Amino acid sequence: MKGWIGKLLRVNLSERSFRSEPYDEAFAQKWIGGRGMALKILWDELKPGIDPLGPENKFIVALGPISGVPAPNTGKAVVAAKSPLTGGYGDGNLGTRVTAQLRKAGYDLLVVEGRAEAPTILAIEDDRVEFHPADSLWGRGTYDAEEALQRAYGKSAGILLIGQAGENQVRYAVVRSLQGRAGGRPGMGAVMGSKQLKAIVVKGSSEIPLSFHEDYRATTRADLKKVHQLDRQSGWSRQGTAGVLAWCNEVAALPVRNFRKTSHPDAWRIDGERVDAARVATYGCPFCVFPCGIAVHDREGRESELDYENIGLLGSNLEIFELDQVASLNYLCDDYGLDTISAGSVLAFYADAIEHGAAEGSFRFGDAEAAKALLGLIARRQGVGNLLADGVMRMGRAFGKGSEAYAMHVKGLEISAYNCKFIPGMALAYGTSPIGAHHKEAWVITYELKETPRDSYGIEKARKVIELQRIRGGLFEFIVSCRFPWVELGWDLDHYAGYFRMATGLNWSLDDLYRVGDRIYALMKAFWAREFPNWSRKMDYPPPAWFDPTYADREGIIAGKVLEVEQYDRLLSLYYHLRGWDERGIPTRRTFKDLELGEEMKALEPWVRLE
Ligand code: PTT
Ligand code: SF4
Repeated sequence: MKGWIGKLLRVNLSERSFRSEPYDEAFAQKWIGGRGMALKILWDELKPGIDPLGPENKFIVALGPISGVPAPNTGKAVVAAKSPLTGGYGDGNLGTRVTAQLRKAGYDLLVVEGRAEAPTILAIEDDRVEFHPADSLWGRGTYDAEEALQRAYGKSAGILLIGQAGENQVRYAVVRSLQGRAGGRPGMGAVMGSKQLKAIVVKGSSEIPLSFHEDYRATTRADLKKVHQLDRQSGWSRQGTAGVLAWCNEVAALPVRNFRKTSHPDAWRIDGERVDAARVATYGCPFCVFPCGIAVHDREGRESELDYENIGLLGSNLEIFELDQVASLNYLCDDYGLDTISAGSVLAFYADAIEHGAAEGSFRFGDAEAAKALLGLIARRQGVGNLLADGVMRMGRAFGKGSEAYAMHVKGLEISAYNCKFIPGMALAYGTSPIGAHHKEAWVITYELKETPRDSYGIEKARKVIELQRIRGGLFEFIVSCRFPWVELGWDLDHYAGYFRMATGLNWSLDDLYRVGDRIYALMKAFWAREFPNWSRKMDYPPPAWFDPTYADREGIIAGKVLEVEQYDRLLSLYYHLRGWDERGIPTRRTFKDLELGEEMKALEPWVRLE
């Protein structure tokens, strides 16, 4: 089997046991890697209805055929589990040395089961697995703890770890690596915490045991040079993801004041130009040819890596327009291991609920110092932080008084930094994202605003959402490689089909690969339907505030405009139809069969009536 090592490492923390398990070519070709393999394992092995924070949940690190081997930006890993935030399938994608080290150690995947009796470091070195006490690290932030781990295990070791937020099972705790990368928005860090797993350390000493086609190394080496030479002086390459902020402000898509507004006159103070000017260092993931992580100094003088999402949610959405204060909030999220998007949304929702009489407290928009203190309470689940640690969906239920309408989430996952109260296609992308509201699956907004009428709910928008989901949520998540060379530098997708062919020896086209993406999307939907037997299409709706004229902008280019509910519903039906899903948004029998998911369909039948 070329392209795959063909082995996964299964570790049980309760029993302190481990074993290497082979998997066959049929499994590899059907699910490819990353999200595909992780999903299939969770589908097969998790009993429906289990507590995501109980020992029955499994935490998976999954790699793909080209991850960890030299090719443009292949130092990424997927982390996956049943989500404690949404109750559905959850995953994320982060840059880490674990990718190459795990493959050098001889595995494509790591599956962690059970729950350790005491805080633990899982140390993997080639075929050795050890369980080391983590008492001295428990309670420490990710910067400090990762430094200590590097001292103990060496600079080249691959490390995934959690901060206090993961330890205390904050439902939107992330996994961290390389002191700058973060992944697993739907609470993958909380799943590690629930297992008392502070860190995973991986070291492999051999060459990655793969037999690639002879052209592979020559081609990828040449491509690494070519990508390096592409123009990176354009705004987005120079300013990192922060380059998009000024545009969002201009087109009325910025989250401001818990998404109540879509632009702000002070937004320029935290835009990409300002971030680039304040840059003190640039960081990136392993094998990256154009590192995008721009670090600036925060108010306390610490280095903090700023991306657009972090600035949008911790800055404009909280009406904080001092870049160094936004950087401080970002630093704290990174150190505690909180997802910046959810944390920013939680704080904004709290301020909004207080202002509208649904919650008690003194927190106000614009108060950076109070926001810093609240992040500490959330990470430790102290005082009001205990409720805030559960995310906006549960906060809305607790506050009541109509506040659920402006709790900004889809399926429980907080919305990232595109304010779509009048952007139907991007709202559909959030609604149908298979892990809850995440822009990573279909970033359709630039196409929509540049190439279509903003107020159209035409089929071309549903088509584009699916096209992008196939590439971003499909291809890049199962071959497991950073999508930025394609997104930011226009590195053609055919290159990836070529890498896949040379790595695996399978003569597949991009369309063949997209079909795998469709299969994964169908099974992710089945996962949700099995967990929520009363599943309804309303779960694929954005929050009520985006349909309610009382939440419309009062001024600016979209004054008075919001989404129209009947039109959105029609667009959703078009999307379902194109995907071969029924009117509830569940794949039909025919679709299951076409995608070779007959076995999975049978497993779903006792839970949900299928059409
Ligand atoms: C991702 C989400 C994003 S998406 C951002 S900024 W982005 C936020 N980053 C956070 C952070 O930082 N610290 C923190 N405590 N919380 C954070 N939450 C937010 O998490 C990231 C880059 C980025 S930066 C993006 S878009 C691309 N994402 C990719 C993806 O999803 N798949 C893929 N194949 N390639 C990608 N390349 C880009 O990677 P989640 P990273 Mg992240 C500090 O994981 O759960 O998907 O959430 O991994 O290595 O840091 O790189 O404007
Ligand atoms: Fe990591 Fe950014 Fe490089 Fe992608 S472009 S590999 S996210 S540093």
